[in-house]
Parts: sequence; structure tokens; C-alpha cells
Amino acid sequence: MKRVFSGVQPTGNIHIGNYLGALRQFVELQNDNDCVYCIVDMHSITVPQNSKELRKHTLDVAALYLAVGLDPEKAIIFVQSDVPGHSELAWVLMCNSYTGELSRMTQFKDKNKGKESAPAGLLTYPILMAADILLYDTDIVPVGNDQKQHIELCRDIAIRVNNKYGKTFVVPEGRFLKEGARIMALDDPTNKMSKSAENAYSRISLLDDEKTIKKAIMKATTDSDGIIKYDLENKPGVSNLLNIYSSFSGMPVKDIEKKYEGCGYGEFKKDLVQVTVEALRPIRERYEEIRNSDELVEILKDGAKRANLISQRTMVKVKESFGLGI
Ligand code: ATP
Ligand code: LTN
Repeated sequence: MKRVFSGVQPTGNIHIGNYLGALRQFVELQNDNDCVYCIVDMHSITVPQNSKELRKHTLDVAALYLAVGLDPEKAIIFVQSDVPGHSELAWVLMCNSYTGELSRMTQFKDKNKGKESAPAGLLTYPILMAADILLYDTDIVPVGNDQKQHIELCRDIAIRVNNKYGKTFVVPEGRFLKEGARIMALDDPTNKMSKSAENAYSRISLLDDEKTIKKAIMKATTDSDGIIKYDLENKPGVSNLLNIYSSFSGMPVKDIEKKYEGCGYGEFKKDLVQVTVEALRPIRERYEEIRNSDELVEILKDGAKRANLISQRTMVKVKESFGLGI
């Protein structure tokens, strides 16, 4: 069995990009692999958070994990800050990383744009992510396309340490889906759909009701030529909608293009609303049940216990390689 690890930040507004790019893979992989899924709350404090909100969002994401179909009998589900190994290993990796490679990360450059000074945590964010992954001897990391650069850095650090200190880490591979790997913002298909975008209609959150979904899709940016065709370069808006349709319905893009030949955007969008609403309905229903159950906290506590055991074994290996402790 392969070890799978991934994480999602508890920052609210989990959207269909997060689902189609990452969460859907988590569920698919849990049957045949040894899966560990984390809610990465320490990553989220690289930008200021309200403490009450953060805790609420952590439980929201945990409930969403279960609502999309993760099964705590099959996968370990836990909160990052409940396992001290993450920050412990991050320090060791920090000493084996370079500020040059960190400042080249596009996510850092984007988040740091126009600022004179940034929290050091924003720069070292990818190191904590590498620690998350390497702590569990991970083989496979299912993520959206936007994380490619971070995964590459994690591999570089693992290889660097193995070469210098002897084989300590498993070198992981990213797993990216073709469809859904990058869902774009509905109001501006040149940007990825994001939790943090100001315009709420730029995204569809997993828990949105039918009215909100309808409004977001009907307002979505397309173009003026009225043809439903996948063409990323010239028709990014329509291509994004086709991608979403295909990901939710399982219908190949070519078949969708054929189905809507000669139809206007209005009809296509109306059907896309239905496809999306139907796909999200069971998630929303399950979420309501799970979010307020006592079971949720128990699942996270049990997950942290199991994750701690694995992480402690890795830390013994790391300390041995580096000659730390006695
Ligand atoms: P955002 O940029 O939306 O604020 P994030 O990337 O900071 O989100 P995370 O919660 O850390 O959010 O992401 C969880 C997972 O969702 C990651 O694997 C990430 O690659 C994936 N993901 C995020 N946005 C998209 C998107 N627009 N399309 C596909 N996958 C995405
Ligand atoms: N940086 C990731 C979230 C994340 C992650 C991880 C993903 C933190 N640690 C470990 C996979 C494996 C993001 O999606 N923004």
C-alpha cells in the first residue's frame, strides 16, 4: 500500500476548485492506499486570523472532509497543530533550504506583492508543507495544479537531505488530475478560483444553495461569439465552464460540445446549474448532519493519536540522521 498525504487550509469558503482539484482525489485514493489527510491550521496563520473563526473553520473543513466521503475507518483525519512533529521537522528542513529558492515561489511572490516586509512564515510556508509530507513517509500527494512548485521544492529538500545525511526521507510524487486540476474564477477566467477573492460570485462554495449557484453561473464571464467549444487560449471562460460540467457529470468535453452545438450560452449555463446543484446536494445534506455531531471532535482526536505515532517514528529517524538529542 502506498502512503498518501494531503492537506487543506481551514480558511472558509471551500469551493468547487478545492473539491475538483483535491478533495475528490482524496476520496478516490482512500480505498487502495494508506491515506493521511490533514487540516493545516498552522499554514493558515501565515496571514492574520481571528482565533474563534479559525477554530470554527477547522471543524467546518473536518465536517466537509467527511461530507465529501472520507471515511475515518479508511483514512487518518486530523488537525496539523495537534501533531508537534510538523513544526519540529519544519525547523530541521529550514536549516536545509535556501532563502533564494523560497523567494522564487510564485505563491510567495503573489502574496508578497507590493509589501515592504512580509511575515517570515509566508516565506517559509513551503517548508512547513514539505515537513507535513515528509513526516509521513509519503509516496503520493494529491493536490491541485497550483501546488506543483511546492511539491517540487519538497522533493528537492528530501533528495538534498538524503544525499547529505543518508537515506532519511521517502521522495514523494505529486498527483494532479487532468480535469479539475485548475478551476478558474467565474468572473475572471485568467485567475484561479480562490477562497480569498473579494467577489463571492467568482466561486461556488461547496455549501452554496441553489439560488447562489445559479446566480454565480449565470453571471459567469464568457465571450461574445456564442459557440460552446473548448479553447483555453481564445475562450477561457467557456472552457472553464466546460471543465466544471465535465468534472461533475463525468461526460467528456467533446460530448458536451456536441450536445450543445447550435445552442446559446443561456441554455448551456442553465443545465450547468442543474449539474452542479445535483453534484453538491448530497455533500450539503451530509455536512448538516455531521457538523454538529459530537463524533466530529472524537474522529479528530483519534486521527491525531494515530498521526502522532507515525510522525514520532519519522522523528526518531531524522534525529538519528542529524545526530540530534542523546
Ligand atoms: P485559495 O487560493 O482558493 O485561497 P488555497 O490554494 O490557499 O486556496 P487550500 O485550502 O490550501 O487553498 O487548497 C486545498 C487544495 O485545493 C490544494 O490541493 C489546492 O491545490 C487545491 N486548489 C485550490 N484552488 C484550486 C483551483 N482553483 N482549482 C483546482 N484546485 C485548487
Ligand atoms: N499549501 C497547500 C496546503 C497544504 C498541503 C500540505 C497540501 C499544506 N500542507 C501538504 C498537500 C500536502 C495549499 O493547497 N495551499
